[in-house]
Amino acid sequence: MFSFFKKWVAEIKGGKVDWDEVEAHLIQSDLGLPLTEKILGRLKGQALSDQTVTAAASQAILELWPQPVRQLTPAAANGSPAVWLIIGVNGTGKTTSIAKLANRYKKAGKKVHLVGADTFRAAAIDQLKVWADRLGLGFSAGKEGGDPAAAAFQGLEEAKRAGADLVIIDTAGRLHNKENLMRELEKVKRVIQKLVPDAPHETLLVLDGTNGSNAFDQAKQFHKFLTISGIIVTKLDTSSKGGAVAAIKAEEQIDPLFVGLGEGMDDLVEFNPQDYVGRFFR
Ligand SMILES: Nc1nc2c(ncn2[C@@H]2O[C@H](COP(=O)(O)OP(=O)(O)OP(=O)(O)O)[C@@H](O)[C@H]2O)c(=O)[nH]1
Ligand SMILES: [Mg+2]
Repeated sequence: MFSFFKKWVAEIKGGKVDWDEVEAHLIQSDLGLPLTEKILGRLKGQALSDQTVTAAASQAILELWPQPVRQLTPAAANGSPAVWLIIGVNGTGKTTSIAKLANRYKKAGKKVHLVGADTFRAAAIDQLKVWADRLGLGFSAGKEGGDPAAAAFQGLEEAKRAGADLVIIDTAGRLHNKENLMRELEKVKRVIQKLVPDAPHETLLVLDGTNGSNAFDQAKQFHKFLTISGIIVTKLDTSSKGGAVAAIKAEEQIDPLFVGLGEGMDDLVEFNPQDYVGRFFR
């Protein structure tokens, strides 16, 4: 494979760093201009050669995560289940990621209940139900065309009654620049707080790693309305570098928590900064 590193080395004359090439690579990895410039500014202040620039660039990105990323708590507290709200634009992998999370925490012995509040399409509710049945989970859902906030409320009520540890609420994909749809999510949040006042305990934004720098705009907009507590970045089993995640961390201080690496139930791993950064220079 014609890796970036080989190409980089090949284009460098006499051990000197080709800064245009470095910049182009960082931009193409979706790190965005502000973070790319910050990294370049830092690297240019060091005595680097073509031999050392990759390691220095990796280190600069890694330093966005001085601490290991936090672990989620999939467990009930004060007599109420943990409630996680899953949001994002259309087709990013929300429903699939919910199934993967449910699979993960069920294996850890938790009682997981899925709530379909994607009332926009009947097929969306069916898709979630298939996963719930396959994994043997509690399941509740609204009706097509119904109010997503009401669906979330009823689902959470049922989950509480069933003694769930963890309730994961699926929502319809929506464009981040549609204010009415953002307000709809705010309503879901308000309504579930009537049942569990400190819910949602996690508001997880699902980003498609192949969406490029648009993922950065998505994060900014969703965060403005809902205060995102973490990101799941999907489809990093593709050639995408998913650099938007680093840009989001740098500018919005939101951490990626999980990475989707395929369509199967076990294709979800905890975000690992070293692995993530390793992708940039493969
Ligand atoms: N390769 C790959 N495909 C994925 C991953 N996660 C999800 N997908 C696929 O992406 C497509 C969309 O996934 P969904 O989970 O339906 O996405 P969604 O965000 O719920 O979509 P809407 O509800 O329509 O907004 C499906 O074909 C999934 O199998 C991943 O990590 N890697
Ligand atoms: Mg879905």
